[in-house]
Amino acid sequence: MLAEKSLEFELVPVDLTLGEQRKPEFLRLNPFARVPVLVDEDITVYDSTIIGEYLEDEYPEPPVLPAIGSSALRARARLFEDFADSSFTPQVGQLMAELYKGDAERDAGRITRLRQSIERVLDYLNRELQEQQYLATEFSVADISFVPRLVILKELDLEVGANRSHVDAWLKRMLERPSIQELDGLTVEPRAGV
Ligand SMILES: N[C@@H](CCC(=O)N[C@@H](CS)C(=O)NCC(=O)O)C(=O)O
Repeated sequence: MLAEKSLEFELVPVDLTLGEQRKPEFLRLNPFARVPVLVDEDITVYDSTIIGEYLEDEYPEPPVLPAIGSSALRARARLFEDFADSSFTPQVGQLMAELYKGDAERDAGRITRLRQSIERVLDYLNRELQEQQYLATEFSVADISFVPRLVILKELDLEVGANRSHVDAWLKRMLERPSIQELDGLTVEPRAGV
């Protein structure tokens, strides 16, 4: 979202495996000990949804929500963003963490369940994208919220586009966006707890 709005930013990695999120200097930014946190001069905001809303309020151009007045579409974009937060992003993170473990510690049943859960979300997105190019008709926070985890699924042996032609076409459109190409430089190695 920062790149979409052409905002300059510095990425400060927080190593969750080392518990850096529980250090006093981090807890001063977010008392709930979670990433992401946005520091914008003297304003500190945490939680990806709230950060997104802050950015849209503070830097409205270009917008990442349908226009004011299109209440139903705005609600739809927000619903998808919330759905990604509850039913997609954590599951992909948990799968990464499980796969990172050594053979002896790995829980094969959990891996299967997480894969199935992710596949179900991808099938749902495919149905929703049948008649539109973007999840809330035009490009919005709905699409943005899925991309960071979607682009790493290949590394986890999950074929996003196989038998999902609408997701496949949508992902190709996403990957053409300069903002998403910039994510390449921000990719970190999958690790436990990330
Ligand atoms: N709803 C929050 C979830 C944030 C969250 O769960 N972050 C995880 C990493 S993806 C975290 O910081 N976990 C710290 C920990 O497990 O100690 C958001 O969207 O920002």
